[in-house]
Amino acid sequence: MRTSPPPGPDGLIEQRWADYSAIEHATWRTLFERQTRLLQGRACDAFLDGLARLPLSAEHIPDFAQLNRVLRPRTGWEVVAVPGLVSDEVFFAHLAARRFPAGHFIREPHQLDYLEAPDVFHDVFGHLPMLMHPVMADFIQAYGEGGLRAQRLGCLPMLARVYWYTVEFGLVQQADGLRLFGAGIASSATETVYCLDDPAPHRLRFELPRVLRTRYRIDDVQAAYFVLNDLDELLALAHTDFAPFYAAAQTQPELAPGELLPTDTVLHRGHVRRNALAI
Ligand code: HBI
Ligand code: FE
Repeated sequence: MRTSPPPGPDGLIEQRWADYSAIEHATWRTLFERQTRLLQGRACDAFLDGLARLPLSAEHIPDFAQLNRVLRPRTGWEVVAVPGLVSDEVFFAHLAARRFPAGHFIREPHQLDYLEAPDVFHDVFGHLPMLMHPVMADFIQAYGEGGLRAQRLGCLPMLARVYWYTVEFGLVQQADGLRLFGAGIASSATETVYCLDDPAPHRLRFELPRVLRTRYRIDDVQAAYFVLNDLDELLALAHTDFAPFYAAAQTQPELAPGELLPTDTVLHRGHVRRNALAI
């Protein structure tokens, strides 16, 4: 992994684009070529449109300064470099100010599909295309503001589920079929195919009270995906006061990742995978 001077109190460092090695750029190329191919017909139109407009190519890891010349005038967002995970407080403060913290390092060639901390491919290729969309731009800012509030209410784990099942692993119904928009999916070859094509996971209509109670897996593909009717549902969520929803959810039991409820709108009923039985 790259070494860099310690971050300041805002958690930020310089990207130091000139320091990336040929091997690191080659890792980007492998991931970029694989994902741009897989996302055709699988990512939603907004994702593909954002991807096409950003100065991203297979040639090299992108320079954040160049990305910001396109991103900033479009939605008011900018991408800033961090060494890895930052504290919740720091993360939310940046999002509330329309700054997206992106890992500046890239995964090692032997861990192309799974990594513990978000790297530049997940953060830039996965997240920035949707941050070119005005609705996602407002939603993630609202998440940053809501995160600071949820912390005070002791409800952060519930709010984090909304982010997880939308921004990271969300699906959306498009006129021509089900599509993905979540960054966690869009940056993973396995999950790009799995979330839409595999019969194992449930695909359920997104409902806020339900999602607030649903735990998630951080070390495997998801047992259930939640589907928005359209991206404008995120706009409504950005303007929703979550406090009464937190209060209601706290009176009900949490749900295991693959659990189904009689009240769910089931678009596809999955089945429990054998190797997931122990969870
Ligand atoms: N830091 N760099 C980075 N990226 C994240 O996605 C991130 C983080 N810190 C905290 C965090 N996510 C989550 O715990 C919150 O969304 C709840
Ligand atoms: Fe992410």
